[in-house]
Amino acid sequence: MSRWQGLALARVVAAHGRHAVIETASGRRVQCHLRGRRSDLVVGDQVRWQPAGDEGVIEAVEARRNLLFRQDAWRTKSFAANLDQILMLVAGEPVFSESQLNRALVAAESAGIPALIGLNKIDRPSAAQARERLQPYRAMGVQVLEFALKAAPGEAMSLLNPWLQGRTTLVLGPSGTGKSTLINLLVPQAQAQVGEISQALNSGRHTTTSTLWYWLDADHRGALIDSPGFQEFGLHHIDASQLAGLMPDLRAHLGACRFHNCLHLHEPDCGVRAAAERGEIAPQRYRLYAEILGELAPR
Ligand SMILES: Nc1nc2c(ncn2[C@@H]2O[C@H](COP(=O)(O)OP(=O)(O)O)[C@@H](O)[C@H]2O)c(=O)[nH]1
Ligand SMILES: [Mg+2]
Ligand SMILES: [Zn+2]
Repeated sequence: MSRWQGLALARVVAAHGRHAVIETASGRRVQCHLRGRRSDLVVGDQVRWQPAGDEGVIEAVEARRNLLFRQDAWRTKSFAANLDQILMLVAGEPVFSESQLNRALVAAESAGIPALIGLNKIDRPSAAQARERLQPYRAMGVQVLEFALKAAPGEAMSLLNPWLQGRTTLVLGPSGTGKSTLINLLVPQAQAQVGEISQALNSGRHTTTSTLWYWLDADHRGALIDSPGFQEFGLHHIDASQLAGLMPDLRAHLGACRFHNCLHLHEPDCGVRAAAERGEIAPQRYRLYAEILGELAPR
């Protein structure tokens, strides 16, 4: 048992470098800094803390149930911890990057976090093409929910609520897709919740660029975590030999390769390539696989 077990537990609801806003068991929000040199706090973390003047000091971070992060050649960027699921929000406009969508799904799969896709703006004609691009994802078993947050908010809410209530959901997606619209629709007093955080951070500046925690209901059972958009989504933490196993449509054919360490690129008698040639794996899905594999250093 660690020496901090006697301290109160709290949840990180915003994190900015070595500063964080925590929410105590009684619902109070307190600005804290981290003891020591570490700076790896993320929203969703459970921490042990103690008061220090008006503020608090975080002494220890509890073990995480899971952590979603991306990693490029040089650095790791964490999104959030202790999640029940990820909602990838996309739309027909702006046109979403299938590469980014796939990377987020692979990272979620690797972290053991279930992922849903939300297709927003189905009131727009551009939704038809987006729906078609999502077909391989439906076929491989990903839940795709379709709605129009702005054009048909009532229907969107009744579709989304059963998936979101009672769970902690990280919302990801390119900017312009409707993340803010989603938060404002589903979160009571969203602006007030942001206000409390920026007050605790002593600045409104950080709240627009930070990942933030929102309660979905007065009982504090469900929560949404809003995360700023991202440009790059590196997967350097994934071993090349594991990648196909993290893409369900490729994984379905893994037993059929001649070599047990097949990377499904140029090897003879590759079951994955054969499936792609038969059309059982969509051509763009195989291309996304090869694209990521090309970035992963051989080990
Ligand atoms: N046509 C249409 N536009 C929407 C819908 N939902 C959101 N938008 C618009 O899309 C734009 C971007 O939305 P926003 O929530 O700011 O996206 P964010 O950048 O992901 O936070 C705004 O102009 C919204 O009004 C929808 O259901 N249909
Ligand atoms: Mg926004
Ligand atoms: Zn193979």
